[in-house]
Amino acid sequence: MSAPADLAGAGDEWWRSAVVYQVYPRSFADSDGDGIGDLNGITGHLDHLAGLGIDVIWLSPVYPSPQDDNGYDISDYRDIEPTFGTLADFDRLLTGVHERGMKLVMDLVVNHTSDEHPWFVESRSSGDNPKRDWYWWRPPRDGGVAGRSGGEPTNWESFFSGPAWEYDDQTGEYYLHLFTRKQPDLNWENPQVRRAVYDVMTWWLDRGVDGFRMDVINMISKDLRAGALPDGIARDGRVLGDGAPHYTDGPRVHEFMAEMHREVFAPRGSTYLRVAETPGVTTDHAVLYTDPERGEVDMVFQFEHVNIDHGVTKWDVAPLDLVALKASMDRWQRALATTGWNSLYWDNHDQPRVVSRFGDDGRFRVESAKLLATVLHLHRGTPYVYQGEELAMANVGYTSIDQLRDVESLNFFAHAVAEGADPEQVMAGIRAMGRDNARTPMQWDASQHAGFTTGSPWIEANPDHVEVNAAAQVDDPASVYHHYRRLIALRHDDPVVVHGDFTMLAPEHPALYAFTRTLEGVTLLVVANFSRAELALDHADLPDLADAPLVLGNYDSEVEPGTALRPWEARVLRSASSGSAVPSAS
Ligand code: TEU
Repeated sequence: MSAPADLAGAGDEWWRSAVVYQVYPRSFADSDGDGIGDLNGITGHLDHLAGLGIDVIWLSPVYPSPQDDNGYDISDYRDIEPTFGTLADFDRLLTGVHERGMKLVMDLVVNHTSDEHPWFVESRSSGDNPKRDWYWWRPPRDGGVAGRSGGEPTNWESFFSGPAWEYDDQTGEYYLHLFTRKQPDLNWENPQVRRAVYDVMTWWLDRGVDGFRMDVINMISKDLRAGALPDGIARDGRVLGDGAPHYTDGPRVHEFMAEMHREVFAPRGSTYLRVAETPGVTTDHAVLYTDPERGEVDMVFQFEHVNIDHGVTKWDVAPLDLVALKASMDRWQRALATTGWNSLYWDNHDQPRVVSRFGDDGRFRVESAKLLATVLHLHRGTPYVYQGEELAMANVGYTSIDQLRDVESLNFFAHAVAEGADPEQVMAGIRAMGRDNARTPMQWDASQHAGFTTGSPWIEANPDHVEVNAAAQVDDPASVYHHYRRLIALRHDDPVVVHGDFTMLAPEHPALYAFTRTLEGVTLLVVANFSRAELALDHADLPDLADAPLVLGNYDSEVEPGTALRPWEARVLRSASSGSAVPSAS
């Protein structure tokens, strides 16, 4: 049990039965004591991942970068950031991954580059530079004052606060950056840009990588149908507006994705994992992206369920509305039930820790972490485990701006306070939703800095690492780590988990999350109690449980079938028409 599945036999769509583990290199393991994680650190911990049974490692960016957005600002696509190591270190890591039967996908960040990338350095050098049109340059708005608020070509707001346009007095024009000003957007309308990106992708595939996670790839087509880029809607008297409708799933995005497939993947025969990060994507576009007939990508990261507790902005947090969460999850399961495929995730390097967010990181941390994993992994789609999620790592409880490192939170704090917001109030939003919650050092053991580094870490480890760490869990069969091993084994061993039809039950129930997966007469029933109170299993939607054996539970002690669910209890029961074998998840 719990070795990576032999995906070779799984054919072209091997990724349907795979489980992906995301590594955030800066925070995973530091092998040279400089306080920053690196490739050799990851290579040194591959057995932790192989032991978990995962099939694919997704590596967040490791390319040379000024690290303005922790590597999502790339200055050279064909090398390794020296802080993380060398190409030789990378090849050694890749060999180690493949030797253990796993695969490795790279993070492809090509909606934008770093402003220190030679392409942009050339582009900004003069108005008639051959690479000028590789980026989005525009003159100041008519009637606007260059470099002053209101002078921007459109009123679009950046994801990281402030205008999405930066004035460059060297050539008297603005350039577009949807993220930080050090992340100028590439102009995908320019075929030379697309060619250059495809060559980079081919270069890494030739080096042996197994696919790509594509960063904000649904933003590469900006809407030029009106000729000029249109303004966005500015709400309640604000100067800046929401440009998203003008660059999300834009008019040429599917043309570009089809071209990418033709130019990069189709000529190679073997199959890769291609997952597109698509903030704001609709189910209709998701079907277009993931329909195998169209060949664009294999799955998308949609954001609806991780925006479910957002108020007007992500920073004014609303308590979890389980009915709303179930409605969203059900909608995506139905929308991609026959065509396309979902990726399943709670956590990543942009989201706060789910056990603190949707679970209970106090008295029921272990039970709720196991429950959240059970519910997620048994939906139809490819599950993603973010580093530390398998240990139930939690939010830190930030109290001061000095503890933070993430440009998104730091920019938000500066802008909000400058606009008169109460700093305590702003910190409360960042404490709950800040990305640094996901970026603290991986908790390997109870030693100083959680065994992450012998130096001083770039960001402090969560003090709870003295209890919550890998060393304490890998030898404890009742640990969250082992629950993930069982879940991953179940997906590898039981086809109903991979291919079964999904049916949501009791959608209106405020605390019960229940659904079935059915395949050729086999039914898996999942029931989960999202509360600290006992929960009777008397809902009319629930099938008769009497003789359904328990396949997996998150409490050590078993109870009679049909007994009320204990606080944060999850049970997986399997009823099969006679003759179909019952794989055990022990
Ligand atoms: O994230 C895109 C994205 O949607 C996030 O910026 C999201 O809006 C925000 O983090 C949630 O508050 C991708 C990468 O995952 C992220 O780390 C990068 O910062 C961003 O793109 C730019 O490359």
